[in-house]
Amino acid sequence: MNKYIELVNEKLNEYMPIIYPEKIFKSMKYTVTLPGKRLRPVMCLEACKIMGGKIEDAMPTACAIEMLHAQSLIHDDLPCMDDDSFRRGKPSNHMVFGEAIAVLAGDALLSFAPQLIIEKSKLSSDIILKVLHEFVSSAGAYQLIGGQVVDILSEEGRCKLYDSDEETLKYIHTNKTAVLFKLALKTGAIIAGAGEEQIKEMEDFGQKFGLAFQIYDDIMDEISSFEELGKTIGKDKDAGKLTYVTLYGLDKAKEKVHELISDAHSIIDKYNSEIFESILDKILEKINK
Ligand code: GRG
Repeated sequence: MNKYIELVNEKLNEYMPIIYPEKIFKSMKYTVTLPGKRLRPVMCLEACKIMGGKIEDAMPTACAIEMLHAQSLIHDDLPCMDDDSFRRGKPSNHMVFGEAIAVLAGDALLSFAPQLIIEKSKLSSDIILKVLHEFVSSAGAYQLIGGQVVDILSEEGRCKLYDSDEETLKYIHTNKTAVLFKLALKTGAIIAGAGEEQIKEMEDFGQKFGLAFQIYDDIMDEISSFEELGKTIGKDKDAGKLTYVTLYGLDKAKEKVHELISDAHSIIDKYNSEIFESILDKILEKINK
């Protein structure tokens, strides 16, 4: 796992030279290269490997997905959204570069990432097209943006999209969080040349893991510290945000994570991936501390 993280960090650095106009490239690179967990790129590389592919073939896509993730973090932290001054243990992008540049850095990452996939991937045009299709459909209003919109509207019960809070919550978690894990896992499999059934398996794994991960993230917001998470904690409750924890309480939320992680295990265990197993174990370890 650490080897993959090192490789991803090296490549992110290499793929993002600082050129004129330096301010925007520095702002883009700032959040991308802050020390995140790199879960999405690692999962993309591992999906490619367990499906019989070479990890270097998946590297541009893995890094592009980390850039899309960083883009969503930059925009999520803006005063008009979650209004968070810290991210990954450091001042958020807009605190360093100002709001206008932070908005533009997010926008620029959104087009830089697919450009990277096209320019750096040594894959057939057919595979590149499939990967790009997954990428752009995940990033747009059908998924990532849609999830964020319902998340915002859910504050103080302003969302009337679904009858029950539970359904609304599942929509939010599926679209704002599980989406990037599914994207990473599916594209890793596509790059390895996996068949439809295996690609679907990766999607199902990403869905279970992504739902578990968002509830884990909400639990950590309640039980962890700024030092551990590198961002402001305890904001969900204050904002009246709809989360599994605010809806059902901590114990029920932990139970749900256990259930989803067990489902994820049952999909992935046959591949004997130490990396996937250690990611799943880590989530349980953190919430049980
Ligand atoms: C314009 C395409 C576009 C999207 C913007 C702002 C937004 C829409 C979406 C926000 C999505 C969001 C912030 C979801 C939260 C997901 C989550 C739990 C993030 C934390 O992930 P970690 O813990 O972070 O993996 P690190 O820093 O470790 O990478």
